[in-house]
Order: sequence, then C-alpha cells, then structure tokens
Amino acid sequence: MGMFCNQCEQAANGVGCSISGVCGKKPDVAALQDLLLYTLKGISLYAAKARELGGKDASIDRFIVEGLFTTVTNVDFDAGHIEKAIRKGIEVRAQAKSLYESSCQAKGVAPARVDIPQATYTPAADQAGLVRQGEEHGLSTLHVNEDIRSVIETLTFGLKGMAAYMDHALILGRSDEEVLAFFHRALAATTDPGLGLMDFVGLAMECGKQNLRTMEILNQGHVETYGHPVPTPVNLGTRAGKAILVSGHDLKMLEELLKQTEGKGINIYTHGEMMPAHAYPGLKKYPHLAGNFGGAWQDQAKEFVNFPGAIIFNTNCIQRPADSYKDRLFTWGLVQWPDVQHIEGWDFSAVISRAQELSGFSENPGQEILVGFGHNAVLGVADKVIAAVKSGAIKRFFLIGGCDGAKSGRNYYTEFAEKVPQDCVILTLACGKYRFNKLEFGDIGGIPRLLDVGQCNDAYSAIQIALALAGAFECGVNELPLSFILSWYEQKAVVILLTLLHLGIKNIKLGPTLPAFITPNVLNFLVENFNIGPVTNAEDDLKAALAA
Ligand code: FSO
Ligand code: SF4
Repeated sequence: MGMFCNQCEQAANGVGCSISGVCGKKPDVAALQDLLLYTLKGISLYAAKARELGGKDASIDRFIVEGLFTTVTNVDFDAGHIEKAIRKGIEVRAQAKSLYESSCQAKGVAPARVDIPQATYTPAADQAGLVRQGEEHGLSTLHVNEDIRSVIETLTFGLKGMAAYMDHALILGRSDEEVLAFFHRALAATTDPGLGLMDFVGLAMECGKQNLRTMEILNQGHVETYGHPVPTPVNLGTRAGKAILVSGHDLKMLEELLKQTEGKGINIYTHGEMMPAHAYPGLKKYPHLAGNFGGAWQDQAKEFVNFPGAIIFNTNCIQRPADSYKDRLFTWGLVQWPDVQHIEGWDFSAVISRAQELSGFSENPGQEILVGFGHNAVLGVADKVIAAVKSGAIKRFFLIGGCDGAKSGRNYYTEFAEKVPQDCVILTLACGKYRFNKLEFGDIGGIPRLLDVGQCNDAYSAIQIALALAGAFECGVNELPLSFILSWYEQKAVVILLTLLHLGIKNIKLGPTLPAFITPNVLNFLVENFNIGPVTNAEDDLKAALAA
C-alpha cells in the first residue's frame, strides 16, 4: 500500500493523493504522518482508560494535541522532524501505559489487556522502515465498510482541526478537561472494531461540540490577553524601514516578536490569517505593527519574492518555498519545512538579524481595510442592527467565510460577494475573505456591509453573533435571515463544519467542491438531516438564499 491522503479539498481527482501530495507532501512524509497518527491512537487507548480511573498527565495530553496538529495540511513537511515525533510518541505510549497501570493500582482494579497493534507495535530502527510501517497503517486501511470509513475519516480530520485550535489555547495557558479527554476517547474509538456507523456519527457530532468549547477557550485566551477586537483600519501599503512578515494564526508568537523588535526600526507586517491581529488593543498598541502584506496562503510563492525582509510562519499554510526567498524564511511552532530555519522557543533574534540584513521597504501608503468585527464589537451596536432588520433596511446576512485555496472555482465567492444586494450585510472570517475584502461595500445606516469577524477560529464569534440575533428575534438560528456560504480547504474547516452541524445549522452551502472522504450515503445523511448542499453558481445560489 503506497501513499493515500484525502484529508483536504485539494485531494487529487477529488479522490485522494496517491503519488505525491498536491500540497507538496511527499509519500515518505505522508507515510510518517500516518504512522504518527497510528502511534497517537496507541497512546490514546491507554490515556483514555487511565482517565476513566481518574489518571491524567498534562504532557501526554499535550503530545496528542501537538501530534495531531503536526499532521494537518500544510503544517509539517519535514520527514526528520516527524520521525522524531514518532520516536517520542513511543516513549509517551510507555508513559501512558504506566499511567494506566498506576491508575488501576490506585483503584485496586486489574489492568485490562491491551493488545491491539497501535498500542504494542515496535517502531523500525531507521526512517525507511518507519515509512514502510506508515504505508501499512494509512487511513485507507481503517475499515472495510466505506460509509463507516467515511465517518471515521470525518471524525479523525475533525480531531486534527480541533487540535490546531487547542494548541493555540494551550500556548495561551487555556485548557479544558472535557476536550482533552475527548481527544483520547475519540482516537481510541477509531481502533474499536465493535463500533458501528451511528457510533461514529455520534462521535463526529460530539467533536463539533467539543470544538465549540475549544474555540470558546481560545477566544477567551485572546480576549483576556489582548482585549476585545475593535474595528480597526489596516494599512495594505508599506512603511519605510526594515520588515518582518508573520504568517499563521498564533497571536502569542506575534506579540513576542513585537516585544523583541520594539525600538529596532523594524516594521512588522501580518500575512493571511494574522491580519485580524491588528484589531486587538494589546497588539495594535505596538506602533511598529505596520500593516498587512499579500493575500491568502496560496499566493505566497509569487508574493513573498517581493517582501524585502524576513518571513516567519507560526502555523499553516506553508507551501514549498521558492529559492528566491527561502534564505529569509523561518518556521516556528509545529510548522516545519526541510532546510528552512526553525525557531525553537521564544527567542526571535535570528529572524530579527536576518531582517536587519535585508533592504526593507520604502514608504508607499496603500488602501486601508477595516477589521475587528468580533461579537463584542457587533453586539455593541446590536440595537442598531436589530432596528435595521426590523425596518427592512437590512434584509439578510450572508456569512461568506472559510478557507481560500488554489483550485479554480473559488471565484464563486468573489462573484457571490459582489452580487449580494445593497440591503444585505456580509459577515466574513478566515482566509477566504481575501477573495473580496478589498472591494468597496459601503454601509447601511453606518453599519459596514462587510464585517470581518476574524480568523477561522473566530467562527466562535460569528456563532455568538448569530445566537444573539436569534435571541433578539426570539427564533432559532435557522429562522434568521442568515445564509451560510462556506469555503473549505483543510481540517480546521472540517471541524468548524462539525460545530455548525452540532448546533443544528441547516441549509449550508459548501464549496468549492465537497470533501473526497464523504461517500454518497454519508452525503445523503447530511442532506436529509441538515439540507447541506454544494455551491452551484453565485447567481442561482444567491437567488435561492434570497427567496428563503
Ligand atoms: Fe486558511 Fe490555511 Fe485559517 Fe486554514 S490559512 S486554510 S482553515 O490554515 O486555518 O483559514
Ligand atoms: Fe493531497 Fe491534501 Fe493530503 Fe496534501 S493534504 S496530500 S493535497 S489530500
């Protein structure tokens, strides 16, 4: 069995990547990621059993979260690093086993025999051997029934996405016992041949629920550390001076870099999903947080050539760096690319020195766009919004959000946003917004027609806005004049979708294509229960939404 990966929207031919990843993931890296996931399941089997007896260990929990995030699309392309993670995983598995045994001892019960291969396999001595083991244990070997396999994959990818958000929350010192326990329980369940289709459907829905909590603690971490986002113009031009570009989602890493560059004549620019950082009082107070550079992740190779400073990724989405900027590129956290300098810990002096060697920008003021419409800002003018809906000045809200991507067909989202009638408001979040966030939308009685809620994890904030509106109008979210027009790319989008389904949100339009891992039967289930559907064309979808 060679490579098989179908976890993102770029899955080759709408089925899966089997020769090499469309994302740039090589077969050896894919196999090692599969073996890491396999090892995480073995650890979780012991950790879940230990937790039932009250035994837990924060380092095991953290390893599971980081291990899952490592396997998310566009995070870690470095075989050597993943090999290290697998070998560390074998040690953590032994730690989890003894935690289970000591928990049994403390409760005076005999430990159950755990003899499934994930919990017992011996790793090969060299990387080539690990690759072979990974090839044997890929996702495609999960279950013979294709519908059960489809739901297990949905659950697994959801767990990966949730791990990304939990990782950010843990970095900010936030955690949640129930969510951590769920990671173990759900991963362990994927190895249980006794479970059936509806068991996994239940777990996938629960994953949506646990992710809502995860996004909530992440939001609390952001707000309690940096304050509530406030509407803020972001400069898309450049300032004279040396420059560092920060890409990813981790605000804490940006803050540390801002502190370490204070007074050094270096301007910090955000890229992609970092743009919402400009709206947080605790970050915008730094005068050298200068602006945003470039568009969404898939344009990085052509745009980074023109960035005359150092560039650092703190989460996905990294792509194969061109030689023209590789020597000024850095990674941090779980992002890794072979031969790209990785910063361990919180000392960014190597990045700062590199920026100082480079030419930097000259002054070139650009367009300004507004960010910072989190739930606190929007609900702060709730009376105005509600009055506008009641008077008919606002007819409908459209949440046009999610990930951007490289595939054709994503112009749908630009076209859709452009065609939204003047008496409707667009809420947006995540990197898909770059398809339309430089367009002029105007306002309705002082309420901007385009409200940028933030990063993908700020789906939490959008949900709070929707719930508050539903409360004000004494109806359910499905009865609101609100349409969900979503774009997906990787596993964070999968888990956000599970969260929306857990909340019972219906009539979602999803594109640009449906996930390769969803079988026709599972799709039928989703259509019957949630009336979810693929995007068709902007005009027809808009007409249908307005007629609802
Ligand atoms: Fe985009 Fe990449 Fe935020 Fe994702 S930059 S695609 S869903 O990592 O996480 O929206
Ligand atoms: Fe293919 Fe996506 Fe998997 Fe990369 S992450 S190998 S593009 S399915």
